[in-house]
Amino acid sequence: MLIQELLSIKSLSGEQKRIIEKTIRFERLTISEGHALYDLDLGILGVVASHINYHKNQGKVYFNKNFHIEPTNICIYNCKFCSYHRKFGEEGSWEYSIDDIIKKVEPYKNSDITEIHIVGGVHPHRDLDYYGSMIKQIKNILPKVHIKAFTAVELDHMIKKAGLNLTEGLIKLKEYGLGSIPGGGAEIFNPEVRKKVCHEKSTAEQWLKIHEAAHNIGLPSNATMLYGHIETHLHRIEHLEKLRQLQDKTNGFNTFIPLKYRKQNNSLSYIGEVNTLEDLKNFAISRIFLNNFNHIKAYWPMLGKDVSQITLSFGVDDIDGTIDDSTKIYSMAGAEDKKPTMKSNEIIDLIKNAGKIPIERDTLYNIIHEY
Ligand code: V47
Ligand code: SF4
Repeated sequence: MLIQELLSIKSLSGEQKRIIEKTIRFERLTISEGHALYDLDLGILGVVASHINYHKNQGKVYFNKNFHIEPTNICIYNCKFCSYHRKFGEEGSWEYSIDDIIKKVEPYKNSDITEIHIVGGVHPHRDLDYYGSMIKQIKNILPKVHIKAFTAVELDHMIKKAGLNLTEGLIKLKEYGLGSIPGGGAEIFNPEVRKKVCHEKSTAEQWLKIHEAAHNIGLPSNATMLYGHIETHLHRIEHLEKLRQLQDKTNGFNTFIPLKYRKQNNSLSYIGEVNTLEDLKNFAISRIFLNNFNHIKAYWPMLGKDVSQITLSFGVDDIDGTIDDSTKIYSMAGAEDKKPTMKSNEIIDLIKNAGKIPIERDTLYNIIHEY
């Protein structure tokens, strides 16, 4: 369907047509216009999000060659949606030493991996120098690899513990070899919802401050939103608005990643999960609303390969990386793929079969190879 033809759909109200016209002209939507997008038909949202995505990315879909390290799942917090955290000595807990981590990294010495993604629980006894030294020793083995590590919540804790201000702490980690910051810990910014699902961890303001401080010293980052639990559509749009405002200020975000709440083995299980239609709507609306973000990522280990492929027709231009069976956060929360790994060829086929152009990228979206 040509995007202009949308305006002749009879069931649309005048207000809905006006909002669609704004998106056709790539104009920024207000919070109430963004909220109104949730009342639109999924097919219409797909056409509008694809129009914007094509303008930004010309049919390219990005992936990278990466793996994760989750140094520990021992955590001082108890977020209600988290299936992953454990206390000391509890069954299912782990804490890898730096030597354990080096053993995990060494097999990648002659590989073409470009990124290691490191996140874990907020461990009570580990500190900034411990994690800095971990990064440094990984870089000794893989000097060219980009280290994207530590959610703002982990950073908040380790920087406070070191008695440094945010900028000092982040500079120190950058000197150890930190390349960028992943998007986790954002959850949902609304204070009432945050109080109900993760009252102990860093506030929304602190998450935003940490990302701003990182951008200001040349550390780019990603942004996320945990959706599909007790938040409303308006809470989601308000969350996106806060990200859009910070991006206006710093232009330091690489990509936005909506994270679907998965229900197994956590204290929110009783609310269930949203369906795929809601996932696709949410991806499309994120693409439409975040007009100053270049990239929207569908994280395939969380969504599954099939749904991730469909999101490519709903505004998504990135599906993360090869992973190599190195993350447990989502399999422990009920994601279907218990050993998430995709060979590059499988990712390339998945993208090509969706009618898009596969691009291997590095963490900062420099093109490594176009297929
Ligand atoms: O902050 C925890 C989420 C996040 C559940 O930057 C859950 O490239 C769904 O940050 N259901 C950590 N989500 C993961 C993360 C991430 C993932 C992929 C890519 C990037 C990136 C960052 O995982 C947490 C939380 O929002 N999470 N439990 C759950 N049950
Ligand atoms: Fe800890 Fe992160 Fe789980 Fe919250 S989401 S309990 S901070 S590991």
